[in-house]
Amino acid sequence: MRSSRFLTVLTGAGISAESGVPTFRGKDGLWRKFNPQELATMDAFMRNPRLVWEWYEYRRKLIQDVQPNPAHYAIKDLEDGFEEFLLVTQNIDGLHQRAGSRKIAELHGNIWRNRCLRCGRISDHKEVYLREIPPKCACGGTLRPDVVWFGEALPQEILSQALQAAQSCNLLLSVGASALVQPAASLPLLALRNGAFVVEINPEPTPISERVNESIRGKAGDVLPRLVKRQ
Ligand code: BV8
Ligand code: ZN
Repeated sequence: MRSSRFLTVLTGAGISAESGVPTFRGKDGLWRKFNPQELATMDAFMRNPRLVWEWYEYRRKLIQDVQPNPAHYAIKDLEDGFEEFLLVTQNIDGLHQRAGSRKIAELHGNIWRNRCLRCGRISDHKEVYLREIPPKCACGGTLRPDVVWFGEALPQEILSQALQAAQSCNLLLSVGASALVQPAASLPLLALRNGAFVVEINPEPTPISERVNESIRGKAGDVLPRLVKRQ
């Protein structure tokens, strides 16, 4: 940490677990009640927009009542400690922004934004009152959550920003990511190939645990604040 010029941090659902946001694969995870692989897709939305919208409304209600946890704040504290820094998150909950992170690339969009299927206009969730589901845009088009669904390409400029950061950083921390969802899961391996020192923080082993330089078996909320203090 002390000798690195360029730090990249990759986060997954695990960093929001201690805030009370269910992860995808955890025991109380979203996968238990629904199958996100079925719901977080365009054809689920075309087939049953009401069900998909109700799922996102359910998740928004969960998320709006929780707070960022010490792990989110620790990452915000790291942001100004390096010449170059980028936070790449797979999460759509907006908790990093609420903790004050600014240099952030949201690979999978943000649950607090909507996008019009017809005119592409982006609107803030607060602007939309769900008097009807699915909600309509001023142009009459149907609104969808502005998130990346399975089978959809990630926003090009954000993905290249993340790839660039993985290829140029000296140190990459992968925190609370199951390393199963592509292309996010390839970023730590890309950093390894570029000669970066890669550290994983996760209470469970993942498919990359054997390949990274250090795999710390611990909770993000415990480990990150201690790392920052010793930095
Ligand atoms: C694409 C937004 C191509 C929506 C999300 C085989 C078959 C079918 C598809 C594929 C396949 N192989 C690859 C694919 C593609 C697919 C994919 O990777 N599927 C996987 C499941 C196999 N990927 C895609 O479809 C991507 N797009 O490939 O497009 C393309 C290219 C060009 C043109 C057209 C198309 C899009 C993927 C994005 C999907 N959207 N989210 C929404 O949220 O509703 S993904 C969603 O799941 C999350 O964003 C997140 O990324 C992912 C969940 O993963 P994690 O974040 O890691 O969370 P998880 O619960 O899994 O794990 C939590 C971890 O935290 C665990 O390891 C746990 O141990 C740990 N943890 C728990 N507590 C703590 C903790 N860690 C630290 N501290 C704690 N306290
Ligand atoms: Zn519109």
